[in-house]
Amino acid sequence: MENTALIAIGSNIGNRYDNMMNAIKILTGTPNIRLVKCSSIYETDPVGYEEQDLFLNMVIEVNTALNAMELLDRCLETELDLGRKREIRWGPRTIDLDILTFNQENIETEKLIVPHPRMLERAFVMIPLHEIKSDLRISAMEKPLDALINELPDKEGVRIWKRRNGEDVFAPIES
Ligand code: A4P
Ligand code: MG
Repeated sequence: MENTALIAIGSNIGNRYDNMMNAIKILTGTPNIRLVKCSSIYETDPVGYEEQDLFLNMVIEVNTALNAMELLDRCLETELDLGRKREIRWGPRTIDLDILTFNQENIETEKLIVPHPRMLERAFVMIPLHEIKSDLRISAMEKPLDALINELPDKEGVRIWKRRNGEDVFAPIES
């Protein structure tokens, strides 16, 4: 289990919470992927294509013996298992699993780009990421995570929904 990956999870169709929990179960239910950490769950305003329902988003950390391409294949299989259909880019989805980072690797192939090219602009990724990896540095970052989050215009669209300790909240996060 020598590799460490951060994965962003999102859902805005059906039972969003069950979709996310099932995705984690399927993904980490095999011997070669181990769940290390989970962020709280946030309810977030849709970004990119706005005529769709609110999302739930979170970030997890896993250890894995798989390489990055194998992990991507496992993410895509998990999405299919949960009935994901690809229709509109940035549109509604039962489940979306994006690999944010894989060790310190920079990967750019047709199928996989790591670190995820849009992660730094998206409060729905950065806020849960900061919760579990506040000291993360990747080469594209000119400032620490908290400073980047402060500058994000859509951070008010990210509200805590279920805290990491399991407590339900349904109220805006404290700034
Ligand atoms: N791919 C390349 N790099 C990666 C990577 N690092 N991780 C390829 C995962 N996949 C990667 O993915 C299309 C292809 O990207 C995959 O087959 C893989 O080979 P997709 O999941 O079908 O595409 P997508 O998610 O619709 O597109 P994209 O561009 O990844 O969308 P984003 O940027 O993830 O945005 N608003 C809120 N509030 N919350 C959300 O979660 N999500 C999106 C999707 C838009 N708005 C949102 C949310
Ligand atoms: Mg995706």
